[in-house]
Amino acid sequence: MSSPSLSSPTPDPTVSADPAALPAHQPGVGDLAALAARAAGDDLLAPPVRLDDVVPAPERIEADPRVTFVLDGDTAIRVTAAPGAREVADHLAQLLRPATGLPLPVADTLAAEPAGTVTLTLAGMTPTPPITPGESADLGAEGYRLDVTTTGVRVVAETATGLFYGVQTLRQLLPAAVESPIPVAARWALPGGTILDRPRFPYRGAMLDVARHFFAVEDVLRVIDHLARYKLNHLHLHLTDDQGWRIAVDSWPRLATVGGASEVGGGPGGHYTKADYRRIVSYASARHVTVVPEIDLPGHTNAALVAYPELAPDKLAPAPYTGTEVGFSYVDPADEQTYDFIADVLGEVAALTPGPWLHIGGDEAFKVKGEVYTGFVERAQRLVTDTGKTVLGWHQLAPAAHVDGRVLQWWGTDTDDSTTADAVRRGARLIVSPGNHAYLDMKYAEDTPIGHDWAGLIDVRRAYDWDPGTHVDGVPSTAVLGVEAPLWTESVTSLADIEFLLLPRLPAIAELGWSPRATHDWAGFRDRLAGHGPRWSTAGITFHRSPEIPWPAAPTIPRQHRAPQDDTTTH
Ligand code: TNX
Repeated sequence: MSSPSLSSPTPDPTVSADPAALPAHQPGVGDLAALAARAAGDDLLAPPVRLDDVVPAPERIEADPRVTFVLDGDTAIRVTAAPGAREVADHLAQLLRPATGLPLPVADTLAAEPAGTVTLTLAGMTPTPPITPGESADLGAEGYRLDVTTTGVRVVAETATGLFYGVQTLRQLLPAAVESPIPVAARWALPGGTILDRPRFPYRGAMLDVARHFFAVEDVLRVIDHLARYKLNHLHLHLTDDQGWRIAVDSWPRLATVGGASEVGGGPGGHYTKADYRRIVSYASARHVTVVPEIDLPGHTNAALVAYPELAPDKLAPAPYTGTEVGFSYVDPADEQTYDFIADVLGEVAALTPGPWLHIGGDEAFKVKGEVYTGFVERAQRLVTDTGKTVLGWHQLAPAAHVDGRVLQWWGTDTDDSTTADAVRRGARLIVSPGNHAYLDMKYAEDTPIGHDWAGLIDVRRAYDWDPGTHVDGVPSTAVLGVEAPLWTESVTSLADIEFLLLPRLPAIAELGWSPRATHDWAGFRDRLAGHGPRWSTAGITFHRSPEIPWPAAPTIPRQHRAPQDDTTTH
């Protein structure tokens, strides 16, 4: 791979007076009040959100245009008293209170629901009526049903995860002003009708490379928020690479303290303490996101060799690496110490990680070839299963023997790889992350100020217009566990850069992972996505103002409005 430009600046929102001309939209903190007021002013005039506007597209929608339900000072949130459900109700209240300024008290109760209530109900405790007579109401592990009637909003699911996704939909049904961090005057109306929704694939994820550049815990938490908003349920953290080792390991402490003290471009790097990592995991888990840690082996290990030269084939410490080439480093596959190191590292990372996966990389180990490579991978895979976790790795692992549950992550730019198809025949499942569709580090267009282009340019349509279920030849959709969008960070140095590359492509990948294929439609997606620009602006989130998307025009004259006091329902 050739080195990307490292000097690309973050797009500067102050250079033009015309927001539509900017490549990215980056409101500063000081702009938020004005933005929120403006968004609220718009919302009072704009047509209400429609049930069909939700991203990712739900499985079934039955709109009832005669009905609107409006949140007001009397609205309460009622939730089934069951583990996990109360947390979802509190999460909903925390999402809605800042902008609405409404008290939205949360009550654990199965008592009769008063009018004007948002209820979150775990099915099994109450019968779930089918959306149309005769239709199965099996919501599964992540599905939900949402009803907006004249008397309230009701979300029903079989699990707290399903309730959480119902809440994410509910949030999108409110006007964009709901994203304001400060109270704004708006009519908090939801469109009437029913949504019945379930995901197409169980694994829907994004990857953040915290090794090429290190990112603070707060930045990672904010990425988790973006995942949750679009019903993505896995965050893959690429924790180790040539340029830095980012996770504390007690049995090999220099990995983090020495191996972590570098990054691309020569910055100070950094690492997560175990407490930092636990904080990320618990924040993710509260948002129904599973963290997938990656320890990349046997290549991409220069930082480990800087810390522990005895792992290097020549037993000499290399210099810290701050460039962007790949494929030159590797841990010594012929030395037993290497496997002690791997067992120790995987053991500690597994102990910190509640999710089922350990990702062991395996990509671009150009200097470990043939049987030496497969022999190494087979030992590393066994060390993963010894921890009780399931093996995940890039599709280069394919030639190694199958171990129970093994999952390969496809990052090719073509669709034809007989070795991967063969591994699938031997039992592997696939997560698809095609470099030329799902890589969030690829530029949108020639003039995108950051990112790569080795897998081509990826505009929003290219991110959206492919099918994870049929993408890789010889791999049936039943073997596809899901889809993931990786963000490599050689050219990415700030949260604003991350958001600029994530949005608006992450929702495209999220829709591929969640929505039934029958809903796939670029023109419809483009229109639905457009409504999210004002949401991101109001929330102070940076995004790429892609010319492919018909973003609503920014209002020119800020308006002041008051919320109507007497307006609760309309028919
Ligand atoms: C290839 S994709 C890599 C990474 C780079 C990325 C840049 C893969 C498994 N390996 O090491 O960061 O390209 O786009």
